[in-house]
Amino acid sequence: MIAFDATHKAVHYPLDRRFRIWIRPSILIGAGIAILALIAAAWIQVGVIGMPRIPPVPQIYPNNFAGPHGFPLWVRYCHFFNFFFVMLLIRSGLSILMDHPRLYFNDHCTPGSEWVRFTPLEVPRDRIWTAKDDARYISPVIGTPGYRHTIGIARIWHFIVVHGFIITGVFFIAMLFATQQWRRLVPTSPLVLVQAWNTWVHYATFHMPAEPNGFYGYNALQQIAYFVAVFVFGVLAILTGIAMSPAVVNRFPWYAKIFGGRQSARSIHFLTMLGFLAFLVVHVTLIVMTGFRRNMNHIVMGADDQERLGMLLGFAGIGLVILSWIAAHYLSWFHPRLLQHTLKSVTYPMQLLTLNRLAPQQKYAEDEISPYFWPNGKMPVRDDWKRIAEGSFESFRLKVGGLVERPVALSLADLEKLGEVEHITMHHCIQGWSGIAKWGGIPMKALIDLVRPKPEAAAVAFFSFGEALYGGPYYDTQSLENVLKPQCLLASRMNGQRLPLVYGAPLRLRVENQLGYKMVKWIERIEFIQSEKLLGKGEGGKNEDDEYFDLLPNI
Ligand SMILES: Nc1nc2c(c(=O)[nH]1)N[C@H]1C(S)=C(S)[C@@H](COP(=O)(O)O)O[C@H]1N2
Ligand SMILES: [Mo]
Repeated sequence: MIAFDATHKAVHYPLDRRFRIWIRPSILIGAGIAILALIAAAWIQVGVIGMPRIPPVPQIYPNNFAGPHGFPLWVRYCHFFNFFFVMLLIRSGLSILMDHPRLYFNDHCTPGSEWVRFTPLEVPRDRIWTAKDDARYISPVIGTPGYRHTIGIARIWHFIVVHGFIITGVFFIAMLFATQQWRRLVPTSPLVLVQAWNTWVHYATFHMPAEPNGFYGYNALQQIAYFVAVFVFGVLAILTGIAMSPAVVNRFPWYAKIFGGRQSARSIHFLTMLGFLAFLVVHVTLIVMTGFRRNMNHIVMGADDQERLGMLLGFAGIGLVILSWIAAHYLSWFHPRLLQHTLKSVTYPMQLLTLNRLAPQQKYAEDEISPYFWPNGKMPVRDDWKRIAEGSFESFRLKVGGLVERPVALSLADLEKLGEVEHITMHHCIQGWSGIAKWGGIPMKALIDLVRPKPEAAAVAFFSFGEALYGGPYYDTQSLENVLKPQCLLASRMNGQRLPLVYGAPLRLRVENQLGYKMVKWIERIEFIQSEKLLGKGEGGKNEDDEYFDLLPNI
């Protein structure tokens, strides 16, 4: 259980809980004009040619609704579980978003280049402002788990629930095509566009068109809306989610580029969420307006009658979903470790088999280097670090020990002699931002060849001069396998210069198939150990111990 001590109170109940949405004016105006144009076109059409006629049985069903009827049990179950999972995905997604409350269409994430932000703050330029400083508060009524900087637990929910969402979705789509039900959802006639427009003209001018009985078939606009929700929003949400994975993007940089880059994928991920929400609002409104009781019997009972039971069970279902949010809240605060281990039991073995096998091989050009790079973490305050920093780290000795044949203490000059390499890569922070930089240093492999780990060494621990968010020295671990992967560097240079103090001088780790928090900055010493379980609370790092982050964040 999380103790609500003073440090946690400051993080969970910050004094500044202001919330403001700022949208780039050009985007706001553009979206406004597009919507107004559609509405205006409908009014003009009605004024000039009159209201289009809508046949009681849409012509998209050529044989008078001869197709599949009703809602079989599997449709009704999928409908409920999808609602259940999507709501938890949205709630946890909002908590994740608030940890870096800015969305961009460029991968550099320079403050001011966002198209929308959910914070009243402009990034101050006269002092260090870390990405963690920038995190915002979200009420636990809206987000799971809510509060401020609870991204570890929010991600656990997001990733546990996404399994349910994907299983439901794949099952639903497979069943659609295994039966004739797909005919209700998938537009097959170009007529659907004409009829959907005609239906829109009715709605937009505040007329209810003659509604077909949804038990037998949908109106054309409804068909398109359902099709888009399933096959566009659902599919895009999953594909753009994957495009945020460091392991995927660093192995296949083209994949993120399909969506316009990693940040654009993140923005699209957010927009699909807005799409789901907009769909939900319109869907529910029309269900209420077009014969609530009958509609509820359709989707809850699979019956086309006027009984009250469907409506009552429907309300009970909605109540259950809301209860699940309260249960999630309880689990988040009283059993976070259980949640962390639950997710890990599924994803850790799965990632070892899949994402973690991808060897990073990203290559960016010099002119793709980000002009701005968000800093993160607390600068060390230890006197010994300050002293060696004042002497340009000449007196610094990196101690490498533990389960090795040959423990060493190396100066930066000694390290350099092991053979420095450089690469330009994209950094992925768990909070959501990214940045491209050129990192120079020695491959971890060179160090490993030098110190020769003993056979029982399976993990490498990196200890920092700096403190972690909730106090105590920052550390993290890597499997021996992962530090031997290409592009894993002990970096002492950034963008062609000595590593600046804020970015981790004298040394920091670069491990490109994982998220930023695994890349310890201000490294003091390195130890080869049998297992990450031997350190701290045994979860693999300071963030894993205290904030329930994943041991292996390939995504
Ligand atoms: N010692 C230490 N290292 C750390 C952190 C920290 O808080 N302390 N934060 C991590 C996180 S969350 C990220 S995203 C990267 C940020 O690196 P940057 O400052 O170069 O952007 O450093 C990582 N290394
Ligand atoms: Mo991070």
